[in-house]
Amino acid sequence: MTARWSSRVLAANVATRNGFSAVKRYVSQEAYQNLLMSTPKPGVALITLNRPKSYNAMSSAFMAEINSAFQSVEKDKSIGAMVITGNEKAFIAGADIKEMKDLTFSNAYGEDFIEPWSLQVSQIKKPIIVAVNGYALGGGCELAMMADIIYCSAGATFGQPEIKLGIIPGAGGSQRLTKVIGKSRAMELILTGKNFSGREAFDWGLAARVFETPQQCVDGAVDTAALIASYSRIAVKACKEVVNKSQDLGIREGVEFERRVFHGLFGSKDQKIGMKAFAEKQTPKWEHQ
Ligand code: CO8
Repeated sequence: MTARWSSRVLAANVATRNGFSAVKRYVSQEAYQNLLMSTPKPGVALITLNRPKSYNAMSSAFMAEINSAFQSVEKDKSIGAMVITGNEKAFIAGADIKEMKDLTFSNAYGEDFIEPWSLQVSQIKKPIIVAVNGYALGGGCELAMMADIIYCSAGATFGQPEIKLGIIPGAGGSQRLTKVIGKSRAMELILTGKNFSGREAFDWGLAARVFETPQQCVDGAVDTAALIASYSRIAVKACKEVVNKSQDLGIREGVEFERRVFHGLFGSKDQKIGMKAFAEKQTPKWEHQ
């Protein structure tokens, strides 16, 4: 497994391997064991989780690959936004239980199990859209909630079933889910381990959009990523930063932070390009500076 990848066209038929067919794929030059990398539209990286036999359960090697892929996309100047998806059966069915079952307290605590992984994901600065089809359970639901935008199909299955294994959510599930859907609903789901559907995820405000089919979900996520990638990367980065700050700050400090970043953007080339283009009825040609 290597971290580097490029958008060179190697094959366009990868799509059928993971159950999706309409999105044209341009796969990476250097392959991961359990990930398919492609650039279906300019500026968009599509990371397809591809460990189908275990429903994309997250083993430590798989998590290392996901981190590595995120880091390469983050560094790739040609990419403005990324989409993460799985297959029709599973986005991710959670941490790999078979690998985790013999973990001891001293190993988990002493070696900070999960911590570096979940911290690294939340430090990615490019927008991440997840296209959730099938199961998004435990760590899978948590990874989806670490992303910036959740799209799902109506039949997707979300859940935090850790209680059934004698543990609790370990990568932010109890915090992020509660913030979005409210204490009573989150408490019910986490205490019972019951799943909820993609339709419910949308109705409760967890998902931004819900689609009838998995294919529509992936296509919708790629289209949105392409739109985001068509804007100034400087402005996109700042948008993500200020929205994320709202999760940590009160409204007064948050608005002050937003204003500072807003002021700062008048020092960017893209602000001049964007406003000049508007005034002259032209399309802006962003320089991402
Ligand atoms: N770990 C390991 N293997 C898994 C997992 C998993 N989480 N989920 C499914 N598999 C494997 C099954 O063992 C099976 O393998 P095999 O064919 O070798 O027996 C294969 O995938 C297919 O699974 P099933 O036969 O069970 O398929 P079903 O369609 O009957 O059921 C389910 C699918 C409902 C997804 C079921 O497999 C299931 O309940 N899986 C476990 C879900 C779960 O409990 N997830 C939470 C795990 S704990 C967790 O995530 C803690 C989070 C800590 C933070 C992690 C951050 C990364």
